[in-house]
Amino acid sequence: MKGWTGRILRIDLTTKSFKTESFSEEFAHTWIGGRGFAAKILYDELAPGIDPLGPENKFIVALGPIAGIPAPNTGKAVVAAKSPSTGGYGDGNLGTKVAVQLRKAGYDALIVEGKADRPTMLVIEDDQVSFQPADAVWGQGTYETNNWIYATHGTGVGVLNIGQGGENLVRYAVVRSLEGRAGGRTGMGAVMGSKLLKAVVVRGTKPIPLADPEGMKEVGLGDLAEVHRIDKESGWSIQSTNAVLGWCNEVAALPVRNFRKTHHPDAWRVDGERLSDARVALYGCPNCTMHCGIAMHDDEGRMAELDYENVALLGPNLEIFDLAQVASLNYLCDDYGLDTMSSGCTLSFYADAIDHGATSGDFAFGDASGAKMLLGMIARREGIGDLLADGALQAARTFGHGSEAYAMQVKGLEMPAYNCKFIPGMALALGVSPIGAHHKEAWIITFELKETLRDSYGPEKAQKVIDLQRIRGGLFECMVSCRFPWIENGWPLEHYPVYFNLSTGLDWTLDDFWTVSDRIYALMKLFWLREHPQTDRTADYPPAVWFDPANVDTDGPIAGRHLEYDKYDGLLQDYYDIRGYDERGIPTRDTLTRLGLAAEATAAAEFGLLT
Ligand code: PTT
Ligand code: SF4
Repeated sequence: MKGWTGRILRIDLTTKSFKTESFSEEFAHTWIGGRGFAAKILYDELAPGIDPLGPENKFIVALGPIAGIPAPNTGKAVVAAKSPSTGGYGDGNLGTKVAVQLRKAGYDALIVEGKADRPTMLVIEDDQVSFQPADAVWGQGTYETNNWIYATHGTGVGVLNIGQGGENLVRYAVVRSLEGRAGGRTGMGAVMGSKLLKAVVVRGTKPIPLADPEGMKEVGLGDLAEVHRIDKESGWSIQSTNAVLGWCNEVAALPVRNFRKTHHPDAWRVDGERLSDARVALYGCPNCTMHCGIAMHDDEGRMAELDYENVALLGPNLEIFDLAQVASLNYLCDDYGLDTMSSGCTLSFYADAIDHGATSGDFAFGDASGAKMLLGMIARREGIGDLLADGALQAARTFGHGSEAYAMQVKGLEMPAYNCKFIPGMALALGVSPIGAHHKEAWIITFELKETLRDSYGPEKAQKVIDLQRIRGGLFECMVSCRFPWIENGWPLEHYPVYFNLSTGLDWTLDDFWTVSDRIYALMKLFWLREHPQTDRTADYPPAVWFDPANVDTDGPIAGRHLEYDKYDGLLQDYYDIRGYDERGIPTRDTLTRLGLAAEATAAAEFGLLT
């Protein structure tokens, strides 16, 4: 088999043992890699109802047939497990040298099972695996841990590690890697922490098996140079993701004050231009020629890497408009290993709940030092931090008084920074995202606001959500590579089957990827349903506050407007109809059979999911 190493490394932390398993060509062609491999393995191997923070959960790092090879932006890895924040399938995608090193070590995926008896660092060097004590850095943040690993293993290794957030099982703890990246906002850091797995260190020295290494080198290196040229010409990396902040403010899509408002006159103070002016360094993932991680000094002189989601949710959403303070909150999230997005939404929910009398406390919007203190309390699970560590929905259930309506989350996962008070298609994209509220699946907002009528709930929006899910949540998450060359600099999608075919020797077209993508979405949905058998279509609804006439903007482009329940429900039905799901949002038996999931359909029927 070419393109895939054909090997998975399975680790048991309880017994400190490991084995290498091979997988078939059929498995590779059916699931491609990355999210496809992870979803299939977790669906098959996890018994329904297990505790995501118990030793039965499995932590997976999965790569794909173009991960790590010399082609545009292939230094990415998928981390996955049953999610502690949603209880469904969870994953994240992070830039890391592990993508390159694990493939060179001869593996397409790593499965970590069980639980260590003490803080452990897993070290993988080609065929050698060792379980090393990590007591020296247990209790330390991710920067110190990274540096300690560098000092002991050299700077060439790939590293995944967690901070205090993961150790203390914060349900939105992330996995961090060198180069300032973070991933797995569905709580993958907490899953590592629950296994006492402080870090994974990987070094590989073998060639990645490619069908046409010479062709790949020629095409891949040429395209890396071309992507670099296009990026320089477009200037996208100058402000990178934060370029979108000013636009979101303009079109009334910015989260301000726990999503209560959609724009703010001070938003310019934290926009892309200000970030670009403050820039002191630029971070990039491996194999990338359009580095987008803009780093600046925070108010204490520490270097923090900021992206749009981080800035919007830790800034305007908390009514903090001082970029150095926002950078500080971002730095703390990175060091504690907390997801910036869920942290921002959970803190804004807390301020809103106090504001509305649902609970008492001395935190308020605009209070940057209070936010810093609370992040530390969350990471250590101290005081109110213990409750906030379980996320906005859990906190709302505890506070009561109707506060669940303004806990900004879907399926338990907090929102990305798009205020969809009156953006029906993007609200649908977040509602039907299989891992909870995440923009990675279908970022329809620009299509919706630039190319269609904002008011429309027409089926073209449901179709566009599916088209984008196929590309973003399917193609890029399985291959595995960064989607930014395509989304930000217009790098044509047609390049990706070329890389895939040079890597594997196959002759696939984009249509082949759409089928695999639909299969994976159906499986992620089955995973969710198996864990939440009482679920109904309201699980695919965004927060109630977006439908609330009492919560409308009083000025700006969408003054007086809000989402409408019956129209949203119609759009949701269009989505189900196109996907071949029934009125409860369950893939029908015909759909599952068409996607090659007949066995899963039979099992789901036995489980009482299918009628
Ligand atoms: C992603 C989510 C995002 S999405 C951001 S900013 W973004 C936040 N970044 C965080 C951070 O930083 N520190 C921290 N402690 N928590 C953070 N949480 C948030 O995590 C990221 C880039 C970005 S920047 C995006 S959109 C794209 N995402 C991709 C994706 O999902 N798939 C893919 N094939 N390519 C992608 N390219 C882009 O990568 P999660 P990263 Mg992260 C500091 O993983 O869980 O999916 O959440 O991935 O390596 O950091 O790169 O405006
Ligand atoms: Fe990483 Fe940004 Fe490059 Fe994508 S564009 S690979 S996120 S540095």
